Amino acid sequence: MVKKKALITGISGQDGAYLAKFLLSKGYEVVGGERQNSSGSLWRLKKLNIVNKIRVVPFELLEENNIIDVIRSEKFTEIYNLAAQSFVGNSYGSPVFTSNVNALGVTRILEAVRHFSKRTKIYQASTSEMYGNAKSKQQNELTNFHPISPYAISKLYSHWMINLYREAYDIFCCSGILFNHESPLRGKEFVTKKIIANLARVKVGSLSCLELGNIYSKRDWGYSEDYVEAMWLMLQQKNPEDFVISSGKTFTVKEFVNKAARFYGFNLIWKGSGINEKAIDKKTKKTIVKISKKYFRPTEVNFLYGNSNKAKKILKWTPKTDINTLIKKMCDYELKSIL
Ligand code: NAP
Ligand code: F7E
Repeated sequence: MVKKKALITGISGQDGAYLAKFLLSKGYEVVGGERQNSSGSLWRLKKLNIVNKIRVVPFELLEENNIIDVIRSEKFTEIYNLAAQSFVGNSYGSPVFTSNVNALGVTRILEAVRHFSKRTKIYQASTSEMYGNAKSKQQNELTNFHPISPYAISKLYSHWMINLYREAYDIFCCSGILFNHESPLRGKEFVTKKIIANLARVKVGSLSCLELGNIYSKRDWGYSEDYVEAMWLMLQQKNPEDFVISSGKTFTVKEFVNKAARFYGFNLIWKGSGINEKAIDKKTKKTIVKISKKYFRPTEVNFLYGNSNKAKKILKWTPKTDINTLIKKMCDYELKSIL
């Protein structure tokens, strides 16, 4: 049998690393797209011991000649487009850049596939952020989108372009509407990693306290390694369709802090409100968490809670890792790396 060949764009990111590991375990030839001025290096692939099993090619979403060259010459079986300016907070300061990468970048890939490699299947990394502050209690594939950040708007553009190329040109392309997913390899700017990394530093005495923004937003947090399997399953179906992938549980940022703090042996008592709210450790009476205005966003998605029944039914996919196991994995990793 001919070996399947996949391109993973955003190979240096969290999902890129876990997906590469997963596809290698399925016998794929994995090619990783890395932008040339990449900030990240391939440390995640090194952590997973797979850096030598992947062929890395230059891949820049802003540069269509580069995209055409790679897609035309390689004729991939599957492309997983995971590359993006993925931090919602930064998208307010760089809306043009975010749109160029996340929105037009996808059009560049679609056009390259349409003209030079029409049988290549494409997975696009869509996001629960596209729902914004949805009116429904839970969000699924039928929930209306109402994006409220430059990031979410850029992702909704690419979501609709994927739909268009599927209908107009019969390209096998689909989007996974993934809710937040985390791991020990999560970028340090995202709130779960920030909480877990900083509480570990407070624990060993190298940081006095953790500063956060809005601790009342709710997120449906899952585990990245579970979610990359769903991406692959979507491309193994007979017909391309979009799927919501979520844990089906939702927690506030504050609840996440409490859970992580308990793991490190803190017992937090919360006092005050608004910007003056803080958490004190019952035993040492030290302030462990403070609120800072600088981490609030101009607009906030208050509540995300996904319904993945369609994925359960058609893909036979269910999340395997609950939030407590996820937090334990992240805390164990963090303690090991700072001690
Ligand atoms: P991530 O860790 O931030 O990785 C993003 C990747 O994109 C990095 O490899 C980054 O490279 C690359 N990239 C950024 N700009 C690029 C450009 N102009 N050209 C080529 N590559 C570029 O993100 P993630 O958490 O793995 O998420 C993967 C995808 O899923 C993203 O598209 C994200 O928006 C989407 N998503 C994530 C979640 C989640 O909760 N994790 C949920 C829904 C959707 P550098 O290392 O050089 O920066
Ligand atoms: O924020 C609040 C913040 O930056 C989560 C990306 O992967 O998931 C991610 O986007 C919540 C927000 O993730 C801080 O205001 C409070 O309500 O970890 P986050 P996100 O914005 O949900 C979606 C699905 C994606 O698609 C994105 O690519 O936490 N929050 N205090 C904070 N957030 C951060 N980052 N830092 C704080 O200090």
